[in-house]
Amino acid sequence: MNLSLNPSTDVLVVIDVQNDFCPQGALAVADGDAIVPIINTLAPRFANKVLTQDWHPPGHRSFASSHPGQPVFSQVHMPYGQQTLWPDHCLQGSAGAQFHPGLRLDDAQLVIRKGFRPHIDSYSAFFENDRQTSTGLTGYLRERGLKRVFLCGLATDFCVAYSAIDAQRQGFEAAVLLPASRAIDMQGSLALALAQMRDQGVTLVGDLALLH
Ligand code: VGL
Ligand code: ZN
Repeated sequence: MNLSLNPSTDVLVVIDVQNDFCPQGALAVADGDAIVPIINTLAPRFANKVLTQDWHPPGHRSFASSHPGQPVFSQVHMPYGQQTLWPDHCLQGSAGAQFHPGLRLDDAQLVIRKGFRPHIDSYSAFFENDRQTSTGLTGYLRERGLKRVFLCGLATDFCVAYSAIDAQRQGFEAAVLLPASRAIDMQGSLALALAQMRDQGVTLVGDLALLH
């Protein structure tokens, strides 16, 4: 991908930079808050900005607490496929679900909330984990004439990767800004996600100075 920015057709999509994914949070990503100043520096270069917010009801099926006897981070079979069981996190309206207070993105135009259906998890900003239930983001981006999606946030190997792969599948050009993202990285999940993104044609940007 040519990395010269086009303000009219590029959009920055900031994934799940919420307190629960930052140190001290319920599902803390190592160094998760380190991306906040990086995103704040990056954001003014984009005219179009969208945020996502993981937004679960109590008792969500992706929570280990909803599966008695199943440990946190184990896998279960759900009607739509394998599901990792997480600690309770990003409860609707909770402090943990709020965006990191240092994030300077008041000018973002859209917040997509995801994971609000009790029986299905949603990593991607575009589709829930059944790969069919839409969040509406494709329609929004198309109607606004946005063509290239630059993604960053938490976590690189789950919500950022799923979103980037779906963006590419939906006909957008997707690039992941790695220095502005951090991974959970359990059992090789980061290496796998990077390989899958490459296979799907996602551009992996390792140096933000390449954007101009
Ligand atoms: C995420 C696990 C569960 C993420 C959200 O934002 O990557 N991961 N819910
Ligand atoms: Zn979640």
